[in-house]
Amino acid sequence: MLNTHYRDISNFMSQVRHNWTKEEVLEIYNRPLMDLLYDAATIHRKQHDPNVVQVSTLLSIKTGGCSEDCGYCPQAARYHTGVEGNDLMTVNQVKAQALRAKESGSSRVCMGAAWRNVKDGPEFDQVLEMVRGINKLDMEVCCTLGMVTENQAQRLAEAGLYAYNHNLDSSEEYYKEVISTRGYQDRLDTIDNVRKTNVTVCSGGIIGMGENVEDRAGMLVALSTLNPQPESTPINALVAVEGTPLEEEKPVEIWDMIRMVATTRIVLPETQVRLSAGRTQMSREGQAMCFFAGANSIFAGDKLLTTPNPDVNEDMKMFKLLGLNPQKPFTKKVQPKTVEAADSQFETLGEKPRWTRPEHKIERNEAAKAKGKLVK
Ligand code: SAM
Ligand code: DTB
Ligand code: SF4
Repeated sequence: MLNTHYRDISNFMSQVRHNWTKEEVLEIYNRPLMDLLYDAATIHRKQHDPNVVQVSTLLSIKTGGCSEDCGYCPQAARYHTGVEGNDLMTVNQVKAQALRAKESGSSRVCMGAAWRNVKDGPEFDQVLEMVRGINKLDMEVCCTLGMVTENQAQRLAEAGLYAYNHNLDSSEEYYKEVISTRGYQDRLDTIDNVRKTNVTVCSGGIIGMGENVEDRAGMLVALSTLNPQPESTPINALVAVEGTPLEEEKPVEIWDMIRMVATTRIVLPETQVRLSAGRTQMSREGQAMCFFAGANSIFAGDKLLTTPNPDVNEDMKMFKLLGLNPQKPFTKKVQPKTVEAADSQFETLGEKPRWTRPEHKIERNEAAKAKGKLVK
């Protein structure tokens, strides 16, 4: 008997929709794998060059000592993870590392800071100088600095920022099981603030935190309702770091990663789907299936922010083997112009933003507290 699902889906399924229901997304996620792959790859080919993958290098410009309680994160000061807190890097250090990344084939540098939110002042001014410096190297610049106000996002845009990464991380329901020091709405508000500028939005999440498939679908529904949808969506497999409340979570099965990437591709057809944390656990064959399913960007370099990532030479060998080419910078959007600090149209407002601190209880944190496992 012919499979009734086998049909030409390319015309009606590659339109951008903002009204996906959780049931529809679950139905996609749970399709027989061959049907799911076929559908995702068909949409992928319609919207993107399937042999081009965008390559970003992560740079942790301010590591560790973070005040938040994100249960997955080795940089939260309250967990014993052995990550040392460092001061903000200098502009020259960052430019030197960006140049190295460019020489190794990256078109984008993504600077991460272990901050709850951006605060106006000399450190933010230093980050703006880093953005200017990297944009002048003709590389795409991305930042992930925690929550930002509209004024701060405008100042980043003016400096020449290409993208801002701020993840939803999970469904709204499961988010509360993992983070208590900020709310889902704060995340949405930050994304909204970035959207008011000409900076592109990078937002995705993590699988393997103990969530169920409904939560994965819920996260994709939340991302799909953003209008416009994010230009880039990282799908991270949890890197379970010793000392965090999620240290005992089992590694994500490659089949879950492939299904999640494929479903993301169908729900967010125009988005660059980023195969993010967790690649050290994936075989080349597994990653190849993710690329076939619609992943079209990666983080390269032997370190993510604090945890290992495949060696860049190994990645380039994999690209060669698969016939993949790294994307050139500014193929999706023209290079932003950099305005020098002296010519800025935006004042430092010295804002005291009203980001929330929900402080609900997280079972895993309570258990760790009882065992004396949290830093006092
Ligand atoms: N402090 C900023 C913030 O929280 O927005 C920026 C840096 S934060 C490390 C960026 C993202 O990295 C998080 O939102 C999360 O999705 C991802 N991430 C952090 N730790 C991870 C881990 N152990 N495994 C997978 N992804 C992780
Ligand atoms: C994202 O979604 N993944 C990257 C990037 N955005 C900043 C970070 C992954 C961090 C993994 C844990 C670590 O290395 O500290
Ligand atoms: Fe801090 Fe960001 Fe880590 Fe949360 S994810 S603890 S905000 S560095």
